[in-house]
Amino acid sequence: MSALRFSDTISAALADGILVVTIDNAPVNALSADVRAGLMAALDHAEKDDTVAGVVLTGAGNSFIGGADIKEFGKPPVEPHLPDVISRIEDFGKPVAAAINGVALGGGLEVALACHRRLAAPAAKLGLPEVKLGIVPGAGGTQRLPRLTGIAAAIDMIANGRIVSAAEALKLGIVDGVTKGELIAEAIADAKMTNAASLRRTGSLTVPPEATDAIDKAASDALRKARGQRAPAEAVRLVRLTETVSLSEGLAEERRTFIALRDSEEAAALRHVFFAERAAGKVEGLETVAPRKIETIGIIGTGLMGSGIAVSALNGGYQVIGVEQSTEVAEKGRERITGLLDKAVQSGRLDAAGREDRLGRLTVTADMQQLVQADLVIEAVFDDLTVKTELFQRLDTIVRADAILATNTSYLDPDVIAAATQRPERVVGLHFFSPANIMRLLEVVNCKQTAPDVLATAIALAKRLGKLPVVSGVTEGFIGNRIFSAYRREAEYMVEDGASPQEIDAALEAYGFPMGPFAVFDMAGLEIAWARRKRQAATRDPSERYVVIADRLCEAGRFGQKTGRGWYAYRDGKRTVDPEVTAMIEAARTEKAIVPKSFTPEEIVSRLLKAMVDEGEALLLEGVAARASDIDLVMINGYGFPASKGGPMFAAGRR
Ligand code: 3H9
Repeated sequence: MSALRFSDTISAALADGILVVTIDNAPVNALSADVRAGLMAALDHAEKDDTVAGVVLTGAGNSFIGGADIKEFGKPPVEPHLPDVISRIEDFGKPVAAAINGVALGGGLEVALACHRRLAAPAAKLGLPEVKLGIVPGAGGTQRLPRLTGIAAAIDMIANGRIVSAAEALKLGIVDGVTKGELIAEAIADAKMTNAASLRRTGSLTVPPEATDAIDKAASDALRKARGQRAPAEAVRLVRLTETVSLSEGLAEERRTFIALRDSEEAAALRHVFFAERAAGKVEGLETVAPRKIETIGIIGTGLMGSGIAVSALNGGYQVIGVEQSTEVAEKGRERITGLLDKAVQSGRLDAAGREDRLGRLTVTADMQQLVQADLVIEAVFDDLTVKTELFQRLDTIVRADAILATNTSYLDPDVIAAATQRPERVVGLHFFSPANIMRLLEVVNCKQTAPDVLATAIALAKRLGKLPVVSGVTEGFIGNRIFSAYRREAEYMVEDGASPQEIDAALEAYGFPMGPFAVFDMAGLEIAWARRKRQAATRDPSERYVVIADRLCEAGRFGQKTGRGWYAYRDGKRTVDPEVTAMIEAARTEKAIVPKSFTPEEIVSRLLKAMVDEGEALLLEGVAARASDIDLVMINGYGFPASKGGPMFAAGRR
């Protein structure tokens, strides 16, 4: 029988009495209005046609369904609504089987949950990640998933937005089978044997008393991680409703909650972040430039930063050659890298076989000549211009002519480092954040002479490392540290003007930062910024406002948490206000004859936000950042700006 077409994105063919309906809406088969309408039309056809005994739903390409179409959020809703399509599937008189060929996320999994059978390919991934967009599942996920998995597992998946493999989905009872064979043929066979009516679960759930602890624990874990965001808390509440209410009552409450959250500021901000992340890796002019092939990565320096980069590269599947100054230090480096892998095993992020595989791809040596095998070398040595330029000169004579050299400098000028080589077009900045094996952000620094294919290679590398690449031009501190410096400056001005460090920290923490600026300075240590200020002292504009308090703290040996004293005093890991610091602040105000003012939390947040945005605007004007949304991503992923506020540039635009 020839193919039937129900809309631009929905086609079907009859096979062995079963209508196999395929969703083809590239790139991820999102549930756009055309998909929803096409599915309804296909079901109409299947209902009326007596030769159709059942339906199989599947997706074209690598996805089953990537979820509701996020691009439609914020626009007037178009019928048929997804919950109606899903109810139609669940109540359908003939069996409907889902052949889950790839990702089934959000509304995509909700479609599958309403089917009467679910069969998955081994590579399929399933989840309800809506909380990451500031919403809860809105088409039955919070009600139908717990009816398959139990309440604790459903809370864990939905309130954390955790995505599971096909194998775990089978264990949890989300799918009926995982097939290594012919997915569609097996789903057809399944559909033929299924009695749709017998599979509906419409009543409330009976929870055995022994499950209560696990449910309470899943809920409290999720709420702790959510740090005040609304969607995870609502997800927990909705899943727990299944204990007391029927499916239809639960669905109605879920829908009300979904709509309220969808229209919230938090959801708008997180949608912005979603699209910002997809835009960040795209650079004008690189659309047709192919990245170069990288298989072996050299890393100079295996200290804190270098060992984290090495683990990240091993996780990305690369061969890694770590280089140190002596055999003893190389051995220490190897131990450090092994230690990080062991930690990953202990926390369950890595299994023993994965650890062995990574160690099998690792060499740590004192012999720099081994870098002749490297396609890319990343230096992670002490941030000093002479050290780095000399190293690059030497590397230039060792590595192959086509190899790329990358510097991990945070503050130095990579153009100067590149100029020390005969290959400035093959030099790029890769500014990792510490710990480099954990932090997602990677500032890719496009130097003056970096060739397009080298930039494209750095972006592709970042993605393979599982990182979020944001391209920055050359400027002191690149995007992140430039904005952070402005933030630091303004926070110190405010202290001089009358706010206390603890008031500022409390205001920023209430806004959603995990830590306020002064707590962060103390955690990072005050001495590096002090050394930089001393270096810059000779060239500083004397008319520019300068706050001496941080210098005085350092002069008194208060370098932050590691010395037990900084902006705060630390006792048993807890920060407390130190009268000595309060006295230093008051003295600094008196010297400048500043009459201290009081600040509300809102004023504190506004002033710091404005400082970040002004610096951000300057970066855009200078062409250092390509888009405002790139700045937002850097501040969210590198500096703790709350994602639920969308980043400083987005947040300022909503005020
Ligand atoms: C939901 O379902 C609500 C329901 O509960 C209730 C409704 C009533 N919509 O990430 P990639 C685009 S909420 C529109 O680079 P990958 C993306 O923008 C939704 N567009 O690919 C990009 O476009 P472009 C719950 C979408 O292979 C392109 O696809 N679902 C959507 O690395 C490729 O994306 C989610 O939260 C979408 N839903 O990863 C899943 N998804 O090329 C969100 C993607 O123009 N999506 N696009 O830049 C993902 O997690 C990943 O995209 C996915 C593919 C794993 C699917």
